[in-house]
Amino acid sequence: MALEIGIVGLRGSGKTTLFNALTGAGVEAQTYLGGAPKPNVGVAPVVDDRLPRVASVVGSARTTPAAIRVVDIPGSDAALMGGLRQVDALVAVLDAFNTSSDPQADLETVKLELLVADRDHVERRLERVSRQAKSGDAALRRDVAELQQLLAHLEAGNTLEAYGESLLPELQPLTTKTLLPVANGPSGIDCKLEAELAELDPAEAASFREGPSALEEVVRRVFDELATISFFTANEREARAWNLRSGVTALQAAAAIHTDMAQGFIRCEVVHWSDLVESGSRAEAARQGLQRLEGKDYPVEDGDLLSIRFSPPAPRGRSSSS
Ligand SMILES: Nc1nc2c(ncn2[C@@H]2O[C@H](COP(=O)(O)OP(=O)(O)OP(=O)(O)O)[C@@H](O)[C@H]2O)c(=O)[nH]1
Ligand SMILES: [Mg+2]
Repeated sequence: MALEIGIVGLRGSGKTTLFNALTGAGVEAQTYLGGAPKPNVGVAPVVDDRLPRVASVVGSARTTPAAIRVVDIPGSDAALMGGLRQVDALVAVLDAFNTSSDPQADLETVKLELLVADRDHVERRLERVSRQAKSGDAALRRDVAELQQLLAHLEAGNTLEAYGESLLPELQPLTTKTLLPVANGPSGIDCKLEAELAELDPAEAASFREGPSALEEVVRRVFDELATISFFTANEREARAWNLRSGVTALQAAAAIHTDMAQGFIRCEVVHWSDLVESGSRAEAARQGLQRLEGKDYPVEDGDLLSIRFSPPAPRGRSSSS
């Protein structure tokens, strides 16, 4: 359910460096030279200034920011890009640090590689479904016809976006995903510097920067592109931010936290974070009529603090209690 981004780019453009900068994982940046390739998977926290302010009003002992899963694949071979089909958006890292670099031309190459990966994917799927369709299954035969038409469209040099008809959902194409270019270098985002700063304590890292972290900007752009909103939950133990696509209901928000919460959903109390901070406490916000009781269809807004009331599931014996 967490938002997920994939990093693409030409070999040596700085994908793993960006991955390290985003996740603080400290994976060795090493140009991929064949062998057994495996993706790096990590989690990038989403910095949100509102969270500590909510935590301080509620008196939460700690804060847990929302997180984005980040997948970094070595090189840019079509075969390896399959690991990116489930992500919500792609970030294209472009070399802007070498003197001979040409980020604009590289972006076109990356787009072409994504297109080739999608074409290969459709072709492989067509081969497989064609074999299965020999059994005479009507639905499979329809899929074969559809894939043949799609492959012809791609082989004519067209993009998937330009394909008028709806795509088989299981195709998970790469070229229809949001693609955010990041120029890696002093003129754009200096990923190498950011990766080094990611290993420092945040306050110390900030003293090396002029303004806000350029990486926070990348995460913010992903958020905006995907029309993502954040909501908060907070008690004495923890204040936490969560991210969701906008247009979700209170019930869907509950499901993002825990399935038990969605299954036993009764209602939720909602107060906007700014109303909470201005009134100084939940009780005062409630007294001023700023806290509302909402049902499961309530459309969650960016910055809402939700307290979800739910009936916990019946205990299923000792093993399920913790
Ligand atoms: N000077 C400079 N060097 C960088 C920068 N970003 C990456 N590098 C260097 O470029 C080399 C390749 O960086 P990686 O992050 O491993 O590139 P990659 O895209 O993951 O490479 P592959 O996984 O092989 O495709 C490393 O030696 C990095 O230190 C940068 O912003 N400035
Ligand atoms: Mg790499």
